[in-house]
Amino acid sequence: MGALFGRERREIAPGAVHLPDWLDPDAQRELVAACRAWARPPAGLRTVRTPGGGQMTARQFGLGWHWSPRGYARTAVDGDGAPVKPMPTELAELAARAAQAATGAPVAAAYDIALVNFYDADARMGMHQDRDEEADAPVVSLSLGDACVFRFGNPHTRTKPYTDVELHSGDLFVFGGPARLAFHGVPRIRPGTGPAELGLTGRLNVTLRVSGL
Ligand SMILES: O=C(O)CCC(=O)C(=O)O
Repeated sequence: MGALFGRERREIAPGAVHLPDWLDPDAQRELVAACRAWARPPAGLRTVRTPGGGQMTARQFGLGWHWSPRGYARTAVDGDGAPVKPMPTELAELAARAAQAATGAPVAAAYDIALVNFYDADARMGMHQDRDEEADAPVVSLSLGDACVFRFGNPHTRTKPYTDVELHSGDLFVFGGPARLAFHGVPRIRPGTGPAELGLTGRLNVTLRVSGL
């Protein structure tokens, strides 16, 4: 069903921009196929255990660097222990183009981290900051498959004020500058809303970052 109103580029907070439909259907298909290949072992998709003894509902893998609650590593320290797969050049270039499209300026450093999150219908992600990187380059986030509610807050508290944004397949969200350390999370997935031609049950999020490491 089409939307009543077109979805337009919107600044959600200073430094945080939502660009709907940034990836065309072919690019989405290619990225989903690539994610499927990267998600295979070694250092593939895993369930992340949290320090309190729980586990994240979104499953994850990394390229370039492996993220875990202990920080970044070059091996899947809380998975199978294998070396992380390299950051593909095309993905680093895509991240640079995305950041420039959102901010209007080139990012000096190279994007060297991709974290890929997979959400099934019941998965979500609590409010958190992305603060394990040592560089302040904007975070680039691409959505594929089912839509979700993405909650974008402020750098001071995981509670209000925040804005809920619907991210659809192909959408780009970039946050940098004064928004770089804003709390954000995914309270809800909208099951069954992804484009049928992607053949994806669930949602993939590819978040691209500069490590500064
Ligand atoms: O899935 C998303 O859109 C957000 C992912 C996220 O916040 C993260 O990986 O830190």
